[in-house]
Amino acid sequence: MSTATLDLFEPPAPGERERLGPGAFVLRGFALPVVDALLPAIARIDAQAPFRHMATPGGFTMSVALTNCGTWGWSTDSQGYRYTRIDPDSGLPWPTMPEVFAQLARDAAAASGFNDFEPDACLVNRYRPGSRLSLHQDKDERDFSAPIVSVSLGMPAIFLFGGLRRADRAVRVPLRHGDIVVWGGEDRLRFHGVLPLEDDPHPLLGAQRINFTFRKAG
Ligand code: MD3
Ligand code: FE
Repeated sequence: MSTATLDLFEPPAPGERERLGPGAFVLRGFALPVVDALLPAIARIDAQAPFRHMATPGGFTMSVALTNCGTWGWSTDSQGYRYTRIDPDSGLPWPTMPEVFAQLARDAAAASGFNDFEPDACLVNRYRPGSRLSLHQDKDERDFSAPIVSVSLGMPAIFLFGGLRRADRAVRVPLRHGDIVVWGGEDRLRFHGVLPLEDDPHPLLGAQRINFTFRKAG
């Protein structure tokens, strides 16, 4: 029972901390105690800054829909990737970061050895069956010394954890409802992606996966 696929059928073991690299940790089920507070906060963000499918500079449209909260929000269009204080769709500031989000990010970072993490950006991704994220690095942030904290809700996904070069072999890590991953230090600039999602509806969220990533962008 050691392949990633079979792993998906095992229940999460809350409190368990898996090490993916020198600065990368999976905290299984770490978000479960606050899920009831996270879902209405996501609905509020979506009402103010709706999830949208953005265009990439390469001329594609992302299969993942995204929005942001916090001081800085990430977006892409035909011109490139950037962080801005203003939502380009509405001309208004991004929704503020709910306190329950910020506290969860700080707690998860501290549990992984990163103290005093103060995220100023939270990118919220919404996956449907078939949505995927191709291998990329997160390098649009100004400060790579801060970690990234990622929270997974809803349908499970297989995360690809690569190396510092695109061609490096990637490890497959199943991420399930409530899991948090923290990436910092020498793992911060690793290539990573998400395989196309299976249609495996979740009891609470239905046929979607929501992932939010907290960053220090500004
Ligand atoms: C590893 N999101 O939004 S989160 C992204 O599941 C992104 O939606 C994926 O990659 C998702 O940019 C993966 C986990 C993640 C985020 C940043 C990383 C993993 C990372 C930065 C370095 C290494
Ligand atoms: Fe990323």
